[in-house]
Amino acid sequence: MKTKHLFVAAALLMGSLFSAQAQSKKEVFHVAGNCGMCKGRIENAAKEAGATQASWDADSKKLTVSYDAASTTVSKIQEQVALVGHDNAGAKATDEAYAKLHGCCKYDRTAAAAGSESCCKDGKCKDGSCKDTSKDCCKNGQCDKKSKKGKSCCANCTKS
Ligand SMILES: [Cu+2]
Repeated sequence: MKTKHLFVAAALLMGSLFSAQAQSKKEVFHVAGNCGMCKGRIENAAKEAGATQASWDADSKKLTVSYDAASTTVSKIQEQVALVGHDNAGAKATDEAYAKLHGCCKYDRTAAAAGSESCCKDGKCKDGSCKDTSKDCCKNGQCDKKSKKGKSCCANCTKS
């Protein structure tokens, strides 16, 4: 009798785990920002892009998002966060969007760049920033043409 109850409980638990894992994804990535205003703006942008949950930490500059993989992607969320002015691991804000930020929200863009390594400058790889040119956008010292302008196309590029 006890065994049967355990079996039923285990089956129910597994069932709920599977349905939760089926679509829901969680991701953590770097988003530049300063204050509580930034937090609200970043989290709202993420939710606008389809995130079911979004939480940005001002100290670590990390945004944790949960989303339904059937309705949005991390890239979409990152593009939306950049659209409201915040550079992040997957997308860079335009100068116009950055300029619109409140004075206290104007984060240091050079420090932000350290969080999301960008080895591309004006369509060319910055000297010494890309050692492994085989698995990123940098081909022969030039950025892949498919890479969006202003976006860090060398997201997976690591200094070695
Ligand atoms: Cu702010």
